[in-house]
Amino acid sequence: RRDPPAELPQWKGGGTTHNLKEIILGRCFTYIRMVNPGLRKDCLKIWETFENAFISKNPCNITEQDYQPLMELAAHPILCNKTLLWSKTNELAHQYTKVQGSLLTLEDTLLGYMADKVTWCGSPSSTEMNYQSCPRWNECTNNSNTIYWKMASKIFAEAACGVVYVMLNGSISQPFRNSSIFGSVEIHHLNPEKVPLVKIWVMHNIEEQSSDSCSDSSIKDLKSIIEGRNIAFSCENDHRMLLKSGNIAPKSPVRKSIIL
Ligand code: C8R
Repeated sequence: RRDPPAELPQWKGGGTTHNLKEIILGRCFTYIRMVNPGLRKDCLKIWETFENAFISKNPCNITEQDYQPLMELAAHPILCNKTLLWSKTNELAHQYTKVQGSLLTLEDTLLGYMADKVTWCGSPSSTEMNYQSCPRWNECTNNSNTIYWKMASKIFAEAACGVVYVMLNGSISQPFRNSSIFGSVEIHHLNPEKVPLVKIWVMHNIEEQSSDSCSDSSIKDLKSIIEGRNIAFSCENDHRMLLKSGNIAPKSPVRKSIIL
């Protein structure tokens, strides 16, 4: 039986994505059967553990502990030299990995794949999910979604080995922000014993005239954070991708936004 919506707290953000359970289960099975076949995970258990992390809880009081069991169940190894991190370049970074075919973002791991573009939250007064509304990040910074992304990002960064690539947005005033998940979580969790070099790519909108964002003061801050952690740093403006042969076939057109 559903609790009447009026009893649920009214937050300013959109509510839980409808059919969340089916979406998460479907994505989990798609991931283990088709995206990364051979990865052995119990999707039903993963869903139950996911649900347990936030159901019947105030979405503004979710802690890392709540998600710990899920993170342990769903995390899996990734290959060296393939990690792509990004900040404020969500769409381009994912278009790039899709066409380039070798680098992986967090969305190419089970934790990122399951949660991409969905919203979820519970409420202390109900065992149902709140489909009406969920907190926006400015209502509480540690809501059920942001804690999830921060933890998944931390695990992804900790697991990285070899060269790590980072795609930043040179068309905004501060390409590097230490308040972003990249700047506050990932950069601090790369392991200098496994990661010798971080390669920054600062990308610009096509219609803009070219500019050197590598000399931007925020990128200099980033350089000193990385070098301070004993990891080598390099920076390139508008990295031109090398496409795997066969990827520019008539049936897979390169989207216009990634032809730079
Ligand atoms: N990462 C973080 N957030 C992610 C995400 C992801 O992979 N995938 C999605 N959809 N999101 P931003 P950032 C959502 O400000 O803060 C990892 C979350 O709702 O442009 O530096 C990834 O590995 C989240 O609040 O970038 C990447 O390297 C916003 O998008 C960084 O962290 C964050 O988008 C990106 O996080």
